[in-house]
Amino acid sequence: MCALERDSATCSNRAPNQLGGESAEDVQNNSEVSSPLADRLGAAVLDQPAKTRSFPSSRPLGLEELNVMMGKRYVNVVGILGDPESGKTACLASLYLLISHAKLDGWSFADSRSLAGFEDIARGARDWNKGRVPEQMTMHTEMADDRRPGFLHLRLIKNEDGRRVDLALPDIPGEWTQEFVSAARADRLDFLKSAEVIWVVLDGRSLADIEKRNGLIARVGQLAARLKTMLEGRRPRLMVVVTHHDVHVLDDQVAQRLRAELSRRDAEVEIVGVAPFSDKPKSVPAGFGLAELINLTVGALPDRPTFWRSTEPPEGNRAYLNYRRSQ
Ligand SMILES: Nc1nc2c(ncn2[C@@H]2O[C@H](COP(=O)(O)OP(=O)(O)OP(=O)(O)O)[C@@H](O)[C@H]2O)c(=O)[nH]1
Ligand SMILES: [Mg+2]
Repeated sequence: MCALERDSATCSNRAPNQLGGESAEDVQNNSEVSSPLADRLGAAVLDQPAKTRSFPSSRPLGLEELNVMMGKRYVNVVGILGDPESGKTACLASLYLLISHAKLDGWSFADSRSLAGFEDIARGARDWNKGRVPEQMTMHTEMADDRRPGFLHLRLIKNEDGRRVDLALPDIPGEWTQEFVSAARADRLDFLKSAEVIWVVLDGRSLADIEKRNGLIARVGQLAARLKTMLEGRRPRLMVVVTHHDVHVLDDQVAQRLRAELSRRDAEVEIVGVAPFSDKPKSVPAGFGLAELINLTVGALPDRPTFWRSTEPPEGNRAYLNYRRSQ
């Protein structure tokens, strides 16, 4: 029946669903039938709504997401390099566990856009907290995309002055550092150009080992040279993060040699001993040195090139005010 009192066969609003009593199954089996309804059989009942993002993902941020965030607020991008197994992921997992338990000296947690990413890397250590000591606290880092880094985000509040700091911390595999040093593969490390500080994570056990020490120091020197080339002559600001402080305290002489090698390459250097996890928790607590690492990372003066230099307007050149005055 037509509400507009027209002949129901010619009504323009009539739904084309009269298929002469055929059941939906008949229609599906009959390939000859091609009515609008048959075309839609088995298709979604409702159209997909226009793209709406219900919850932002809390996985590591991609470069695009990081860029968007950097457009809104000041983000301190940290570069994190180091051989496989040197302790890069362990530093991030431990940092997250400390801050989420309010145990990062001088700092409080404000927010993170990548909680799931942090949870993923801290899971091993959480199992350990339940009483089982795993062989490894963190797993070897593998990237879903071997060409682009993913960043973990932390917003911290400095207790002293209430200052908020946004950190973008990439968790990348050690192979990326190895290929950068050995083959100058730099494309996927391009983000280092926006990094204020670069952590160079070294395994404290290798530095303590006479046979491995020389080779490692020489490669750190090569890494600094590659970074200087990449930064087009700008001095890289390196924070040498020496892990496994729980089993080997960095020897002063070795620290001097590292400093000498890096100064020779024209890099600015700070050296921090850390123990993200500890085999000797009574003498060196897990998380040792990380608060200092954050203080040094954040406290450092920005050394990025100024893209928009401020220029003072010349005297008498205040066009807008002059215009108003002349009205
Ligand atoms: N006891 C102790 N264990 C540590 C320390 N630092 C790292 N580890 C352990 O060393 C192993 C390797 O550390 P990772 O952080 O996974 O190494 P990575 O640099 O991320 O390695 P890739 O992802 O392979 O590049 C993990 O089992 C860590 O728990 C430390 O200071 N003390
Ligand atoms: Mg890792």
